[in-house]
Amino acid sequence: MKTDTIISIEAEPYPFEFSPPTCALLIIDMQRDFLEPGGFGEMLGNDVSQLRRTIEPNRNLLAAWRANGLAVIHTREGHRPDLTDLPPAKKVRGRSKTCIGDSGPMGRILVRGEAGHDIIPELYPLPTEPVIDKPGKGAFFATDLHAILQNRGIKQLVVTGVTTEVCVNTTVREANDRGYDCLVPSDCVGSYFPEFQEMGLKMIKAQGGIFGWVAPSQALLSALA
Ligand code: TIU
Repeated sequence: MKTDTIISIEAEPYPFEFSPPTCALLIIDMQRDFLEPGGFGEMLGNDVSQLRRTIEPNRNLLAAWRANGLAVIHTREGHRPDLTDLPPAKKVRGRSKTCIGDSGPMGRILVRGEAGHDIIPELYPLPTEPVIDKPGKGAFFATDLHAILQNRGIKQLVVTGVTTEVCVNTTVREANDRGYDCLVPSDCVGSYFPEFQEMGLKMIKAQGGIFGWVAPSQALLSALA
C-alpha cells in the first residue's frame, strides 16, 4: 500500500483519518489466562464470555492487517520467572489466596513462559510480529514499544484486546501522551464488566476524543477490503 494513501472511516467523535503503512494494529493481552475457561480470570470469578466475544472480531481485523502487509504488534502482561520485576504492591493486591507467580490452572500465574501467560491460539503471533512482554497495565511502561513504533515510523494505532478499562485504557492514555492517534474498535475490546465496557469506551471518545476515537471494526474492514 502506498505511504501517501489516506483512509477516512466513520468514527466517534468524528472521522478517523489514517495512513495504513504508518498505522499499527496493537493487540493487548489476548492471553489464555484472561480468556480461557479454567484460566486465572475465571478462577477469580469473572465471566470470560464477556471477553471471548472479542476473539472473532479480532481474528477478522488481524487477517485484514496481515493481508495488507501492515504492522501488527502483540502484548502480554506478565513477569520474569524470578518475579524480580513484580512490584510487591501488585503481588499482594486483591488479597487473593492465589496470586501472581503462584501455581494456577495453566501454570504459574502471569509468569512468562507458562501456558496461561501465552496468547490464545486463535490470535497467535507470526514470527515477524513483535510481542511486547509488559510488567504493567500500560504497554509503554518498562517496555521497548515506543522505540519499536518509532523505528517503524508508526504514528497511529488501532488498539484492541482486553480489558477495555484496564490494559486497553491505560495503553491508549500512554500512547496519546506520546503523540500517537488511537482508534479503538468497540467490538474488539472486552471487559468482564458490561458497565466498564461502556464507560471505558465513552472515556476515550469524550471531550472531542480526549484520548482517541471509537468505531466498530467493520468500518476498518470495509476501508481495507
Ligand atoms: N490485561 C489486563 O487488562 N489486565 C488486567 O489485569 N485486567 C483486569 O481487568 N484485571
